[in-house]
Amino acid sequence: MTNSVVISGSGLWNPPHSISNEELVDAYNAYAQQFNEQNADEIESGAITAKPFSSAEFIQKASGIRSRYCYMKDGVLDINRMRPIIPERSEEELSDQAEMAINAAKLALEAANKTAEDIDVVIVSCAYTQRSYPALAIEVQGALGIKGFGFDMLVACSAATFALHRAYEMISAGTAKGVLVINPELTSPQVNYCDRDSHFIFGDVATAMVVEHADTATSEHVFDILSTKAITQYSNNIRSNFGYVSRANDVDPYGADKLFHQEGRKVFKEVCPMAAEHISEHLERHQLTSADVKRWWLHQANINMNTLISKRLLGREATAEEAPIVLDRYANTASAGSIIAFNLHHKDLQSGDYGLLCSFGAGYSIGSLLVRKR
Ligand code: CO8
Repeated sequence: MTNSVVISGSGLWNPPHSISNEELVDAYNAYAQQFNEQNADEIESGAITAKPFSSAEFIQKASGIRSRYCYMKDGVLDINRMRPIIPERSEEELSDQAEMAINAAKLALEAANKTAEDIDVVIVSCAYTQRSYPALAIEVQGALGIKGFGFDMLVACSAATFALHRAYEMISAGTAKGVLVINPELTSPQVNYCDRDSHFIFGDVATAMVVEHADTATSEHVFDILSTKAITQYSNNIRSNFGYVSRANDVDPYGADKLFHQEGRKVFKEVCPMAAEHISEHLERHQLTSADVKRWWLHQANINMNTLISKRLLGREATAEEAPIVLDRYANTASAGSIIAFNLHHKDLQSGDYGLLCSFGAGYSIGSLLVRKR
């Protein structure tokens, strides 16, 4: 047996609905106008601030996003609701996120030429899980008929890469034979669609990957994981205070601070240099430079962030082939972004080509994997 750990398949599941910038902005602006009319006196007296208007052109220029997938579109564009309608399911039914996870997992298993019998660990890793227990991973494991164990992991935007790191370690250590890493990113319930600065950022999606030993891999596109690297540094600049303690805090459990909020400019300024430095150090470990990397599957939060990071790494802008962007259609999908980029842009790589997967975001957290096509 060699000691090689590989990614042997990936899956990408798109929700059935999408919302364009224009649709989103029309709804937000109608909501803002109604809010300003209804609160005209308080706005006039300075007691509350008027809602500013949004613009589709700003969104595309500032973020690269044109549209986003949405698990449920109903409710998001209703100016008297401004959040999706997701009917509660009974405890006997599959939960929403488990269903999203299973859709992506089946595609990853098929791509990897695997069945449930080849897998003995399921990790569901994403920015939010819809409940604390039982773990979504165990629900997914049961539904797919997988023997072994499963657990959930939360690392915001780095949930997918950090879970792949754990999979790599388990296969290396011989404590697992096949690991399914799944990222059901159901972000829309946490988006504040009433906030002009963040209403456009996120989309829903599910991704999955199969990690196994090279000796058992039989699929067409197999990538050796050469190494992993992770770093975290505490920051309040991207935050959600939603949690089970709110009930005891006697505060509104759905207040604005309980939803996603950020200091976008600070994040931009602080995370870009951190990510570029992290990636350079990762490559140096292998005596490689950025010029040796054929494909960059970077985190997808903002096109200008990716441009800046690739400029720092390459000394020039990366081409769309070198560092594919999926933000235009998917928006920011929390941890799934770099996995979507991998899923859609890996089959053309040749044997021996290097690729780098990297996430960066809340925490702050940065996670990377250096891979080489077999
Ligand atoms: N329409 C029109 N104008 C706008 C809008 C809008 N929608 N939004 C802002 N403006 C205005 C601002 O008010 C500002 O006006 P002024 O100059 O008069 O003050 C002007 O446009 C410029 O505003 P910004 O400086 O904020 O604009 P930027 O060019 O910096 O772009 C971004 C804003 C897009 C938010 C940008 O700063 C950015 O992307 N930063 C990085 C953010 C990032 O990567 N965040 C990661 C978050 S994701 C993550 O970590 C995972 C969390 C877990 C998932 C959560 C799921 C819900």
